[in-house]
Amino acid sequence: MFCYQCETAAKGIGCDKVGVCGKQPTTSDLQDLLVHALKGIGFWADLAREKGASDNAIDRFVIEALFTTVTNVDFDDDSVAKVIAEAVGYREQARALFEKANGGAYTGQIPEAAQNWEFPADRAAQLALAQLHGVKDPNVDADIQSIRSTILFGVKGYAAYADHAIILERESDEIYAFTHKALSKLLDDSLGLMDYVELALETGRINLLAMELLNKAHTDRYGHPVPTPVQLGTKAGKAILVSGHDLRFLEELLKQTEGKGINIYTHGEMLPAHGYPGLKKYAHLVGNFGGAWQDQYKEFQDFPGAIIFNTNCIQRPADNYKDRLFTWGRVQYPDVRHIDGWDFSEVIECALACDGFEDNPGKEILVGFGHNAVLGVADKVIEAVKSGAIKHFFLVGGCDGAKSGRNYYTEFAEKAPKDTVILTLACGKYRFNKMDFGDIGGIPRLLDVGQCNDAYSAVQIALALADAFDCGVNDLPLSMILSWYEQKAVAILLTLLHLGIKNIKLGPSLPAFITPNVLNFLVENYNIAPISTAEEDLKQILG
Ligand code: SF4
Ligand code: SF3
Repeated sequence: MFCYQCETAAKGIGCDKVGVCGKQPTTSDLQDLLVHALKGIGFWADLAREKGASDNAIDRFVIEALFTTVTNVDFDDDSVAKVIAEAVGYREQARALFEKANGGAYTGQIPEAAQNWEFPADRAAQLALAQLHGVKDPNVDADIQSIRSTILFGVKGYAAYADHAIILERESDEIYAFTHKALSKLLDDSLGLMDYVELALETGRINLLAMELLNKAHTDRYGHPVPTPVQLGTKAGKAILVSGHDLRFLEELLKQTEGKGINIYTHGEMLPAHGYPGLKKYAHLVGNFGGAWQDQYKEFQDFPGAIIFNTNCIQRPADNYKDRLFTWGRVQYPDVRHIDGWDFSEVIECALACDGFEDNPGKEILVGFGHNAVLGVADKVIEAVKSGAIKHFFLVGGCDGAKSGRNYYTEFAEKAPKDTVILTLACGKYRFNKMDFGDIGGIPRLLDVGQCNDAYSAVQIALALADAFDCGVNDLPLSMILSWYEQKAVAILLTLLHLGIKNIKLGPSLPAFITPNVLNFLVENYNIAPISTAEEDLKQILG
């Protein structure tokens, strides 16, 4: 195996024995083969589209399969192998689609990934084949490899958002078309570094589209988030804990558990769900449990009910909660029960058989500061900036993770002066979202914008402020302090670069897949800098 797609890549280089995330070498190799197969589909589907032909089943499959390979989604070899077998079928379907539209076979050079290779039935043969198609190709220049990886990881990241949107019955042909083109271009040895830089920025644009599509799907169905207090304590009754990003999943579970004496708790990236009118109306959506994803191993044992993941980030479960744990959607873990489809009876039965909680009210935190809520008080915010009551905005957000260096984000939020406002999003907020930051003239100093995909909302807020002050986003008193872990953060970073946003501080470490030359390009053109210490960075930003 060799995998370097996330922030915890071993030794800052890559995991080559077993994943720091727990991914086994066999799973990693099979995921590589899946990506190889997807590039093959991309090659044919892109050619077919050039001839005006497309196939929605192929489009959707590629998005779902890409999401399968995102960090902390699928740890199950059998599940990944099943997706590869399907991919080989879709590759032939895409080839046939092209040939029909073309009125004959392709006469150009067919890259290996798109050729007529079979997926063996035997696992040992599958793995032997997989090892031929690892992440690193010794024949490819290191910088090209680096930027190709950046694009691939960005595409994987937005595939997760596009998948949630599909589940909410929203699709975008532009996203599908780009995905095939991008996968196909990853096979094209005639392209140079600047071609790929352009493709990387385009990946950022497509991620913005995916986040917008998802935001629209969420707000059309559940309304715009409104500021909402969320209980961190517990309520007497049976309990189900929902982890992940999929709001439609939560809605269906809320419907199926209504009147059953079961309370639903959110975990991790599900926290912002409490702010949506269409979800908060369910009285049995009672609170938020635990910290960010990396704390699940020690926290889940204290949850006396069923626990279900609908997206990343799942970790190897401890034995003391494994029998209460379920997965859904693209998430799979060996020996953990998987729910296929929309019938949650098994999860409900499990919850009813568990002890449940006693009443133990706790602190409340506020969520629900999407762009609609923040821009609803835009006059107040603008006035506060003009009067000098608000001196600066920080967007402190992104993924959380287990590394000790992530204390930086806690310290940064704590040390940010009292006349500054902190916007936050994604699971990195758990570093500081239970602290009291107070308010500035009634505007809370900590504004939880939502999930990682709500980076869309943060962008809308930034653009509206720039508009109000008649300046560019880079001229606003706004700094972005980002933490990354998995590939959705890569997609979001590419979106910010696509929008021309400069001076981003990124941590806790820089991606292992970025070569010094690619890094230089980012520094020279976007002035991206690694985080240093909270004090130094605050001093440098605020002068
Ligand atoms: Fe290593 Fe991250 Fe890949 Fe897991 S996803 S194997 S931790 S680089
Ligand atoms: Fe977190 Fe996994 Fe990235 Fe949606 S849940 S941000 S790490």
